[in-house]
Amino acid sequence: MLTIYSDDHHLHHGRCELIDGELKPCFEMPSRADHVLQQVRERRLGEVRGPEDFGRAPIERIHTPDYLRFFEGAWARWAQLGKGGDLLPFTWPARTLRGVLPDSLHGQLGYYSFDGGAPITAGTWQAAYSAAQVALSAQRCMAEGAYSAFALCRPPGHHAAADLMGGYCYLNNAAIAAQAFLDQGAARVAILDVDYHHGNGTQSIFYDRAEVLFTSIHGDPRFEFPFFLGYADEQGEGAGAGYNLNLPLPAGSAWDVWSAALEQACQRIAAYAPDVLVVSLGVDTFKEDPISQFKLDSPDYLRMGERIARLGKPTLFVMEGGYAVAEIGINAVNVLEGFEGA
Ligand code: 6XA
Ligand code: ZN
Repeated sequence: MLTIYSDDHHLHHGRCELIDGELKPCFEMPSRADHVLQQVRERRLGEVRGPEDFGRAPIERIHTPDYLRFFEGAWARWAQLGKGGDLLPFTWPARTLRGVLPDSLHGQLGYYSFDGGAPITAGTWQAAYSAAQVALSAQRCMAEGAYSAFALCRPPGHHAAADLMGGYCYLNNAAIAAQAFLDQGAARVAILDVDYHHGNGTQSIFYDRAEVLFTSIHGDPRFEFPFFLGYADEQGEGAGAGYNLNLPLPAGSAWDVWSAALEQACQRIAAYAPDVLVVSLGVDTFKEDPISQFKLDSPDYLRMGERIARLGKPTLFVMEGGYAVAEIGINAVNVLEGFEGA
Protein backbone atom coordinates (compact mmCIF):
# COMPACT_ATOMS: atom_id res chain seq x y z
CA MET A 1 0.00 0.00 0.00
CA LEU A 2 1.22 3.47 -0.90
CA THR A 3 1.83 5.90 1.99
CA ILE A 4 1.76 9.68 1.58
CA TYR A 5 3.74 11.58 4.22
CA SER A 6 5.15 15.07 4.76
CA ASP A 7 7.86 16.09 7.22
CA ASP A 8 5.99 19.39 7.66
CA HIS A 9 4.12 17.87 10.61
CA HIS A 10 7.23 18.64 12.70
CA LEU A 11 6.35 22.34 12.34
CA HIS A 12 3.46 21.75 14.75
CA HIS A 13 4.54 20.97 18.28
CA GLY A 14 2.24 22.32 20.99
CA ARG A 15 3.86 22.79 24.37
CA CYS A 16 1.21 21.75 26.85
CA GLU A 17 -2.44 20.95 27.39
CA LEU A 18 -4.70 21.20 30.42
CA ILE A 19 -5.58 17.70 31.60
CA ASP A 20 -6.62 16.43 35.03
CA GLY A 21 -6.12 19.91 36.42
CA GLU A 22 -2.50 20.04 35.33
CA LEU A 23 -0.57 21.48 32.42
CA LYS A 24 1.10 18.46 30.83
CA PRO A 25 3.18 18.17 27.65
CA CYS A 26 0.85 17.72 24.66
CA PHE A 27 -0.02 14.07 24.02
CA GLU A 28 -0.42 14.94 20.35
CA MET A 29 3.32 15.16 19.54
CA PRO A 30 5.54 14.85 16.44
CA SER A 31 7.04 11.49 17.46
CA ARG A 32 3.60 9.92 16.88
CA ALA A 33 3.84 10.27 13.12
CA ASP A 34 7.55 9.44 13.20
CA HIS A 35 6.78 6.07 14.81
CA VAL A 36 4.11 5.30 12.25
CA LEU A 37 6.45 6.16 9.39
CA GLN A 38 9.18 3.99 10.91
CA GLN A 39 6.82 0.98 11.06
CA VAL A 40 5.64 1.60 7.50
CA ARG A 41 9.28 1.45 6.39
CA GLU A 42 10.42 -1.42 8.64
CA ARG A 43 7.56 -3.64 7.62
CA ARG A 44 7.84 -2.69 3.95
CA LEU A 45 4.21 -1.70 3.61
CA GLY A 46 5.03 -0.08 0.28
CA GLU A 47 6.31 3.10 -1.31
CA VAL A 48 6.38 6.30 0.78
CA ARG A 49 5.83 9.47 -1.26
CA GLY A 50 5.59 13.18 -0.47
CA PRO A 51 2.41 15.12 -1.16
CA GLU A 52 1.50 17.24 -4.19
CA ASP A 53 0.10 20.71 -3.56
CA PHE A 54 -3.51 21.05 -4.69
CA GLY A 55 -3.85 24.53 -3.22
CA ARG A 56 -6.64 25.92 -1.05
CA ALA A 57 -9.64 25.22 -3.29
CA PRO A 58 -10.25 21.62 -2.12
CA ILE A 59 -9.85 22.74 1.52
CA GLU A 60 -12.40 25.51 0.94
CA ARG A 61 -14.90 22.84 -0.16
CA ILE A 62 -15.06 21.90 3.56
CA HIS A 63 -13.87 24.89 5.60
CA THR A 64 -15.26 28.43 5.42
CA PRO A 65 -13.01 31.13 3.91
CA ASP A 66 -13.27 33.28 7.07
CA TYR A 67 -12.14 30.37 9.27
CA LEU A 68 -9.17 29.63 7.00
CA ARG A 69 -8.19 33.31 6.88
CA PHE A 70 -8.33 33.49 10.68
CA PHE A 71 -6.35 30.26 11.19
CA GLU A 72 -3.66 31.18 8.65
CA GLY A 73 -3.12 34.64 10.14
CA ALA A 74 -3.57 33.92 13.85
CA TRP A 75 0.07 33.25 14.73
CA ALA A 76 1.33 36.46 13.09
CA ARG A 77 -1.23 38.48 15.09
CA TRP A 78 -0.13 36.70 18.28
CA ALA A 79 3.55 37.32 17.56
CA GLN A 80 2.80 40.99 16.81
CA LEU A 81 1.40 41.26 20.32
CA GLY A 82 4.85 40.19 21.49
CA LYS A 83 3.71 36.83 22.86
CA GLY A 84 5.84 33.72 22.71
CA GLY A 85 3.74 30.90 24.16
CA ASP A 86 1.23 28.80 22.26
CA LEU A 87 -1.96 30.57 21.26
CA LEU A 88 -4.80 28.92 23.21
CA PRO A 89 -8.45 29.97 23.59
CA PHE A 90 -10.10 30.43 26.95
CA THR A 91 -13.58 31.88 26.29
CA TRP A 92 -16.30 30.39 24.09
CA PRO A 93 -19.75 31.62 22.99
CA ALA A 94 -21.61 29.07 25.17
CA ARG A 95 -25.28 29.30 26.21
CA THR A 96 -26.50 32.77 27.32
CA LEU A 97 -23.63 34.45 25.39
CA ARG A 98 -23.82 35.70 21.79
CA GLY A 99 -22.20 34.05 18.80
CA VAL A 100 -20.74 37.34 17.58
CA LEU A 101 -17.28 37.69 16.07
CA PRO A 102 -15.31 40.08 18.31
CA ASP A 103 -12.30 42.11 17.09
CA SER A 104 -9.79 40.71 19.57
CA LEU A 105 -7.55 37.79 18.67
CA HIS A 106 -8.64 35.84 21.74
CA GLY A 107 -12.30 36.59 21.11
CA GLN A 108 -11.97 35.36 17.55
CA LEU A 109 -10.06 32.28 18.69
CA GLY A 110 -12.95 31.43 21.03
CA TYR A 111 -15.38 31.97 18.15
CA TYR A 112 -13.45 29.58 15.88
CA SER A 113 -12.84 26.78 18.42
CA PHE A 114 -14.86 24.50 20.69
CA ASP A 115 -12.21 23.60 23.27
CA GLY A 116 -8.77 24.57 24.54
CA GLY A 117 -7.11 21.49 23.10
CA ALA A 118 -5.85 22.82 19.77
CA PRO A 119 -2.85 25.11 20.38
CA ILE A 120 -1.68 27.33 17.53
CA THR A 121 2.12 27.56 17.22
CA ALA A 122 4.33 29.26 14.62
CA GLY A 123 4.12 26.26 12.28
CA THR A 124 0.61 24.97 12.93
CA TRP A 125 -1.00 26.39 9.79
CA GLN A 126 1.74 25.00 7.53
CA ALA A 127 1.61 21.59 9.22
CA ALA A 128 -2.19 21.40 8.99
CA TYR A 129 -2.17 22.66 5.38
CA SER A 130 0.39 19.98 4.45
CA ALA A 131 -1.62 17.29 6.26
CA ALA A 132 -4.64 18.23 4.13
CA GLN A 133 -2.42 17.97 1.02
CA VAL A 134 -1.25 14.54 2.23
CA ALA A 135 -4.89 13.41 2.35
CA LEU A 136 -5.62 14.98 -1.04
CA SER A 137 -2.55 13.37 -2.60
CA ALA A 138 -3.54 9.93 -1.33
CA GLN A 139 -7.04 10.57 -2.66
CA ARG A 140 -5.61 11.53 -6.06
CA CYS A 141 -3.56 8.31 -6.23
CA MET A 142 -6.77 6.37 -5.69
CA ALA A 143 -8.65 8.43 -8.25
CA GLU A 144 -5.88 7.43 -10.65
CA GLY A 145 -6.36 3.75 -9.93
CA ALA A 146 -4.78 2.71 -6.62
CA TYR A 147 -7.14 0.39 -4.70
CA SER A 148 -5.99 1.71 -1.32
CA ALA A 149 -3.68 4.34 0.16
CA PHE A 150 -2.53 5.55 3.55
CA ALA A 151 -2.53 9.29 4.30
CA LEU A 152 -0.14 9.64 7.24
CA CYS A 153 -1.67 12.92 8.38
CA ARG A 154 -0.58 14.93 11.39
CA PRO A 155 -2.12 16.98 12.96
CA PRO A 156 -5.28 14.86 12.90
CA GLY A 157 -8.58 16.22 11.60
CA HIS A 158 -11.81 14.50 12.61
CA HIS A 159 -12.83 16.97 15.35
CA ALA A 160 -12.47 19.99 13.02
CA ALA A 161 -15.80 21.33 11.72
CA ALA A 162 -16.36 23.78 8.86
CA ASP A 163 -15.32 26.74 11.03
CA LEU A 164 -14.11 25.20 14.30
CA MET A 165 -10.84 23.79 15.59
CA GLY A 166 -10.58 21.60 18.70
CA GLY A 167 -9.39 18.24 20.06
CA TYR A 168 -5.92 18.54 18.41
CA CYS A 169 -7.62 19.13 15.01
CA TYR A 170 -7.60 22.15 12.64
CA LEU A 171 -8.42 20.96 9.11
CA ASN A 172 -10.58 17.89 8.56
CA ASN A 173 -8.31 15.77 6.39
CA ALA A 174 -10.79 12.88 5.99
CA ALA A 175 -13.67 15.20 5.07
CA ILE A 176 -11.51 17.10 2.58
CA ALA A 177 -10.54 13.81 0.90
CA ALA A 178 -14.14 12.53 0.92
CA GLN A 179 -15.33 15.74 -0.76
CA ALA A 180 -12.56 15.44 -3.36
CA PHE A 181 -13.85 11.95 -4.28
CA LEU A 182 -17.33 13.42 -4.75
CA ASP A 183 -16.01 16.34 -6.78
CA GLN A 184 -14.20 13.91 -9.07
CA GLY A 185 -17.32 11.91 -9.81
CA ALA A 186 -18.03 9.52 -6.93
CA ALA A 187 -21.75 9.28 -6.19
CA ARG A 188 -21.47 7.94 -2.63
CA VAL A 189 -18.63 7.98 -0.10
CA ALA A 190 -18.74 6.12 3.21
CA ILE A 191 -16.63 7.21 6.17
CA LEU A 192 -15.78 4.74 8.92
CA ASP A 193 -14.31 6.50 11.96
CA VAL A 194 -12.59 3.96 14.23
CA ASP A 195 -10.81 6.52 16.43
CA TYR A 196 -11.62 6.20 20.14
CA HIS A 197 -13.22 9.67 20.09
CA HIS A 198 -16.33 10.63 18.17
CA GLY A 199 -15.53 12.51 14.95
CA ASN A 200 -17.84 15.42 15.72
CA GLY A 201 -16.32 17.58 12.99
CA THR A 202 -16.82 15.04 10.24
CA GLN A 203 -20.36 14.27 11.40
CA SER A 204 -21.33 17.94 11.44
CA ILE A 205 -19.87 18.60 7.98
CA PHE A 206 -21.90 15.86 6.31
CA TYR A 207 -24.92 15.71 8.65
CA ASP A 208 -27.49 16.93 6.09
CA ARG A 209 -26.08 15.13 3.06
CA ALA A 210 -26.97 11.69 1.71
CA GLU A 211 -23.92 11.33 -0.54
CA VAL A 212 -21.69 10.79 2.49
CA LEU A 213 -22.50 8.09 5.05
CA PHE A 214 -20.74 8.77 8.36
CA THR A 215 -20.30 5.81 10.73
CA SER A 216 -18.37 5.99 13.99
CA ILE A 217 -17.44 3.64 16.85
CA HIS A 218 -16.31 5.57 19.92
CA GLY A 219 -16.32 6.12 23.66
CA ASP A 220 -19.84 7.08 24.74
CA PRO A 221 -19.99 10.90 24.90
CA ARG A 222 -21.87 10.58 28.18
CA PHE A 223 -18.43 9.93 29.71
CA GLU A 224 -15.95 10.81 26.99
CA PHE A 225 -14.69 13.77 24.94
CA PRO A 226 -16.14 15.51 22.92
CA PHE A 227 -19.15 15.06 25.27
CA PHE A 228 -21.56 17.18 23.21
CA LEU A 229 -21.93 15.07 20.06
CA GLY A 230 -21.72 11.39 19.17
CA TYR A 231 -24.96 10.02 20.68
CA ALA A 232 -26.79 7.12 19.05
CA ASP A 233 -29.90 9.19 18.30
CA GLU A 234 -27.96 11.47 15.91
CA GLN A 235 -28.99 9.91 12.60
CA GLY A 236 -28.65 12.81 10.16
CA GLU A 237 -31.13 15.49 9.11
CA GLY A 238 -32.86 16.72 5.95
CA ALA A 239 -31.47 14.92 2.92
CA GLY A 240 -28.93 13.31 5.28
CA ALA A 241 -31.56 11.66 7.51
CA GLY A 242 -30.53 8.03 7.95
CA TYR A 243 -26.94 8.61 6.77
CA ASN A 244 -25.27 9.03 10.16
CA LEU A 245 -24.58 6.03 12.40
CA ASN A 246 -23.07 6.50 15.85
CA LEU A 247 -22.09 3.43 17.86
CA PRO A 248 -21.05 4.70 21.31
CA LEU A 249 -19.53 2.05 23.58
CA PRO A 250 -18.88 1.88 27.33
CA ALA A 251 -15.50 2.45 28.95
CA GLY A 252 -13.47 -0.75 29.13
CA SER A 253 -14.77 -2.12 25.81
CA ALA A 254 -12.44 -4.79 24.40
CA TRP A 255 -12.37 -6.53 21.01
CA ASP A 256 -15.49 -8.69 21.64
CA VAL A 257 -17.71 -5.64 22.14
CA TRP A 258 -15.80 -3.41 19.71
CA SER A 259 -15.82 -5.94 16.86
CA ALA A 260 -19.59 -6.40 17.20
CA ALA A 261 -19.96 -2.66 16.63
CA LEU A 262 -17.58 -2.88 13.67
CA GLU A 263 -19.77 -5.61 12.23
CA GLN A 264 -22.81 -3.36 12.55
CA ALA A 265 -21.00 -0.44 10.91
CA CYS A 266 -19.75 -2.66 8.09
CA GLN A 267 -23.23 -3.99 7.38
CA ARG A 268 -24.58 -0.44 7.16
CA ILE A 269 -21.72 0.54 4.83
CA ALA A 270 -22.30 -2.51 2.63
CA ALA A 271 -26.01 -1.67 2.34
CA TYR A 272 -25.08 1.89 1.35
CA ALA A 273 -22.93 0.53 -1.52
CA PRO A 274 -20.40 3.37 -1.60
CA ASP A 275 -18.00 3.92 -4.48
CA VAL A 276 -15.21 4.41 -1.98
CA LEU A 277 -14.50 4.12 1.74
CA VAL A 278 -12.55 6.61 3.85
CA VAL A 279 -11.33 5.25 7.21
CA SER A 280 -10.53 7.77 9.94
CA LEU A 281 -7.80 5.61 11.45
CA GLY A 282 -7.25 6.44 15.10
CA VAL A 283 -5.55 3.79 17.23
CA ASP A 284 -6.28 5.40 20.60
CA THR A 285 -8.61 2.41 21.20
CA PHE A 286 -5.42 0.59 22.33
CA LYS A 287 -5.47 -0.80 25.89
CA GLU A 288 -2.44 1.25 26.91
CA ASP A 289 -3.46 4.55 25.38
CA PRO A 290 -2.81 7.22 28.05
CA ILE A 291 -5.98 9.27 27.43
CA SER A 292 -8.50 6.58 26.42
CA GLN A 293 -10.50 3.79 28.00
CA PHE A 294 -10.93 0.99 25.46
CA LYS A 295 -8.98 -2.26 25.66
CA LEU A 296 -8.00 -3.29 22.15
CA ASP A 297 -4.75 -5.25 21.85
CA SER A 298 -2.23 -5.08 19.02
CA PRO A 299 -3.37 -8.27 17.18
CA ASP A 300 -6.94 -6.91 17.18
CA TYR A 301 -5.84 -4.27 14.69
CA LEU A 302 -5.00 -6.98 12.16
CA ARG A 303 -8.56 -8.30 12.50
CA MET A 304 -9.89 -4.76 12.10
CA GLY A 305 -8.07 -4.38 8.79
CA GLU A 306 -9.29 -7.77 7.59
CA ARG A 307 -12.92 -6.95 8.33
CA ILE A 308 -12.66 -3.60 6.57
CA ALA A 309 -11.09 -5.34 3.56
CA ARG A 310 -14.04 -7.73 3.33
CA LEU A 311 -16.23 -4.77 2.37
CA GLY A 312 -14.44 -5.01 -0.96
CA LYS A 313 -14.30 -1.24 -1.47
CA PRO A 314 -11.41 1.01 -2.55
CA THR A 315 -10.24 2.36 0.79
CA LEU A 316 -8.37 5.48 1.85
CA PHE A 317 -6.93 5.33 5.37
CA VAL A 318 -6.42 8.72 7.04
CA MET A 319 -4.39 8.89 10.27
CA GLU A 320 -6.20 10.35 13.30
CA GLY A 321 -5.42 9.79 17.02
CA GLY A 322 -3.34 7.38 19.11
CA TYR A 323 -1.04 8.41 21.97
CA ALA A 324 0.68 5.24 23.19
CA VAL A 325 3.59 6.49 21.15
CA ALA A 326 5.70 3.33 21.14
CA GLU A 327 2.81 1.20 19.84
CA ILE A 328 0.97 3.62 17.57
CA GLY A 329 3.01 2.56 14.55
CA ILE A 330 2.59 -1.15 15.25
CA ASN A 331 -1.16 -0.82 15.67
CA ALA A 332 -1.76 1.46 12.67
CA VAL A 333 0.34 -0.70 10.35
CA ASN A 334 -1.41 -3.81 11.70
CA VAL A 335 -4.68 -2.40 10.35
CA LEU A 336 -3.09 -1.71 6.97
CA GLU A 337 -1.39 -5.14 6.80
CA GLY A 338 -4.60 -6.85 7.89
CA PHE A 339 -6.39 -5.01 5.08
CA GLU A 340 -3.81 -6.00 2.49
CA GLY A 341 -3.53 -9.60 3.63
CA ALA A 342 -7.27 -10.26 3.51
C1 6XA B 1 -9.16 16.22 25.13
C2 6XA B 1 -8.95 14.97 24.35
C3 6XA B 1 -8.76 15.22 22.88
C4 6XA B 1 -8.88 13.96 22.11
C5 6XA B 1 -8.22 14.03 20.78
C6 6XA B 1 -8.36 12.78 19.99
N1 6XA B 1 -8.10 17.14 25.06
N2 6XA B 1 -9.32 12.70 19.12
O1 6XA B 1 -7.62 11.83 20.06
O2 6XA B 1 -9.51 11.69 18.31
ZN1 ZN C 1 -9.02 10.13 19.39
